[in-house]
Amino acid sequence: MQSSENSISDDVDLQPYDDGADIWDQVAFTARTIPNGLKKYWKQRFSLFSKFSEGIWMNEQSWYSVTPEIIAKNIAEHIYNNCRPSVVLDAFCGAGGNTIQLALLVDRVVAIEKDPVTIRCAKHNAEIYGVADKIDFIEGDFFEYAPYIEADVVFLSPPWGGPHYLFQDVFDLHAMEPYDLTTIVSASRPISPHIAVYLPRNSNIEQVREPVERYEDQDDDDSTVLISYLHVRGKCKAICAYYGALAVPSSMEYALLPAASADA
Ligand code: MGP
Repeated sequence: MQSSENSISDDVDLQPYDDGADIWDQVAFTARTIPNGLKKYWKQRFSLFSKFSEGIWMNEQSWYSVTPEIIAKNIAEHIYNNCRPSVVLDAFCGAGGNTIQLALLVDRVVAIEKDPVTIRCAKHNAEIYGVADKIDFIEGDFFEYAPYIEADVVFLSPPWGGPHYLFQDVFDLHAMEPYDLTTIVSASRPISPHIAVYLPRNSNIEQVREPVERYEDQDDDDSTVLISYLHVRGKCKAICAYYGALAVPSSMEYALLPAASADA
């Protein structure tokens, strides 16, 4: 685990400059090199990262799973406005879309990602947004590190089992691969009851409350869940389930891009 900035001598270079030369072909696509299956995401590149043209890195998996920036900003604001956290854990940080927006608002973000190429993308992208020094990046498995992490809020954007999630009319959260909703929320609760989970827009809403219904010792208020439908240009892209003190409706339920977007 990387230590926070004050606990290690300035002489130790924890994050040497990474020019990514060995992974450029995996993370630095152009209109010509983007694989056919990712072309629809290429058109959305400035929705994913407004600073895309400054050299954002995304590997193939990140292209289809990163949170569009306007949505990541909306979620970060919801978390900040309701909990005023100092430290947020982003348990599956991917290429850094949510981590960056959280780091723009809170003191510290702990960002975990087990894929070595993906976490290099996240670190690089955080540099572009000027927030890398507010983030502790951990390359590893959330479930392994969870017992060692303290945070005020946990944000989870888990794998949904790939882009095929839309093949189901109603997405079964029990069958989410490789981790079902209850498993990830249960692993997060010892860290904080204030949890946000980014989920498919066709999720089975009945199942979203199940992870907190399991705790019989809690007040009724603790089992409240807020579902936020997240839109880009009028189209629902995903939902966010908020638990604990995050389950408070705000006036920012909907994220809308301005009509004149830079996407091409
Ligand atoms: P999408 O599948 O590209 O839907 O994902 P879209 O763009 O509405 O497709 P269309 O064919 O209906 O036009 C929408 C958003 O879901 C993406 O931008 C990601 O933020 C998120 N997303 C998609 N997947 C497959 C994942 C995933 O596996 N994990 C997470 N956390 N987010 C995902």
